[in-house]
Amino acid sequence: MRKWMALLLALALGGLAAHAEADPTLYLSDFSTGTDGWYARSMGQAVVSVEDGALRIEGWTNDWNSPGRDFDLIPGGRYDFSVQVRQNQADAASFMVSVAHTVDGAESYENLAFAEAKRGEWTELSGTYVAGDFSRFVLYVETTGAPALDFDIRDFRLAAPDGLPDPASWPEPMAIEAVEDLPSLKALYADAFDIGTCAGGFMAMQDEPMAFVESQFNILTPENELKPDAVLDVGMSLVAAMEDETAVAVRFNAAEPILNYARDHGLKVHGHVLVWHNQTPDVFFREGYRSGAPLVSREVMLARLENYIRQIMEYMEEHYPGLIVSWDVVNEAIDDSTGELRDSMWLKVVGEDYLARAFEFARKYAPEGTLLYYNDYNTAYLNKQNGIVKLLEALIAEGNIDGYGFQMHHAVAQPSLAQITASVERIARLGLRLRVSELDITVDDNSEDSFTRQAQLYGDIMRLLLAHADQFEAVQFWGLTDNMSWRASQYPLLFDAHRNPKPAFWAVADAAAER
Ligand code: 9MR
Repeated sequence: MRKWMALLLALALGGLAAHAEADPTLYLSDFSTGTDGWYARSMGQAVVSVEDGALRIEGWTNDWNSPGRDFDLIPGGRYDFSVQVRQNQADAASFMVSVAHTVDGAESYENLAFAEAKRGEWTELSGTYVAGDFSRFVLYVETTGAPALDFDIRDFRLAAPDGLPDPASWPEPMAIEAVEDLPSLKALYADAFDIGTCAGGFMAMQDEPMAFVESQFNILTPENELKPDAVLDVGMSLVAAMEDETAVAVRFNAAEPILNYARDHGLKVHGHVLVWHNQTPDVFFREGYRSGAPLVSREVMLARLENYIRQIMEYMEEHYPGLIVSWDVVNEAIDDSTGELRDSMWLKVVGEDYLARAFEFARKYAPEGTLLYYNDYNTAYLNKQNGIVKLLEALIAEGNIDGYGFQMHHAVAQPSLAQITASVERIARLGLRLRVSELDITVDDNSEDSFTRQAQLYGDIMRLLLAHADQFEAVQFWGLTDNMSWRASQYPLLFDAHRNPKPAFWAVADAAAER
């Protein structure tokens, strides 16, 4: 955002900011007389109305036809929010609060808070959002993965407990120039390893960003579309379980646009992810796939796991033979602080060998040559690293794992290059294939100084990985442009919102070119 715009915004919100010192509440919804500025986003057939102090949405057909409201947020401001939701049409439904933000006409999204709402119960979702460098913010409440159901919201509260930043003190944003005939990272790294990004299904339906992706990268990871909450068809599984508790129904409609694009344009795909504690419907672990039902036995769960993995592999073999070169078989199983196995439904229902069994099933059904990975974050920190190494050694002894994926969601401030180097060298000594599955590096602002330090670290990391190129299969960034990142407010990627190359891009390109 340009400084003069920021100043205007600051003047407009000046009263609000001063007020924040006394009472941090900036906004509390009032549905006693009307919709209070809330509307159905891209509304389709959706209708909003108010009754008894709550806002109701009915008749929507897409998750995003959800109640939203524009808020004048100050980039860099830290906002706490909370809202209550209620639905009466399903035993339970998943809700989230998201933000749609816009810069120069380009809208992008972040999911900020999640909760399951049981039938008839007011359920609170709350979280914190640090506003990124955007000119428009819409906060909205949507369901996720649920059939269209009517729902109510009330008491939407927005607060700034720390006060709001003074835009006049912001560092000058760095001007990023558009460049024609950009060097191609995939060409520069062709002799070392595959180079890629993640991509969402929505992006894969648009030719323009995808043509740019293809010019730079040769491998894609679907960002959310092959996760269990996208693949497990809960409704059909519920029906199938009436006959056989071990039955599992799967669907691939979310992933198809990306898979089709990759197949038609000769890109490779890395599959993410078969087993995870997150983004996995709770009913996967319950009798009859019914919410609130008792947990299934270990035997039933192992049979469901095998059926799930088998059907994914069969579907891919039938529709996209050879496309998926590798899979994250299990993601993030180690607890950050203890280094032990994370407390999860998989651990609870199956027990400690759920990872070994997942790798066994993946090996049994994946086409020959598919590389099977364990994937995790914070590898550079010692407690976590010790746990990861212990786990990898056990999986290596079982004989079904091929590789380790370093996520590398880093910040410029930490971990240090020395910590990153030590972790790569230690894991490399285990002799596995390696990949960087989800690289991004956040900074505090978009000043020249921050972008220079970010570029330095990107360059250093790429030089480290190039030194181990014989073991690294791929390096993938977790997103294309800053505004599309899951950490959009912290400018973590190689390209700005207009797909112009940041200093980080040149550092990554130079690391390969200067060899
Ligand atoms: O980038 C993904 C974001 O769109 C999702 O909202 C989020 C939900 O869990 O998952 C993000 O991707 C995660 C990845 O699957 C696993 N490692 C951490 C990534 C960032 O949270």
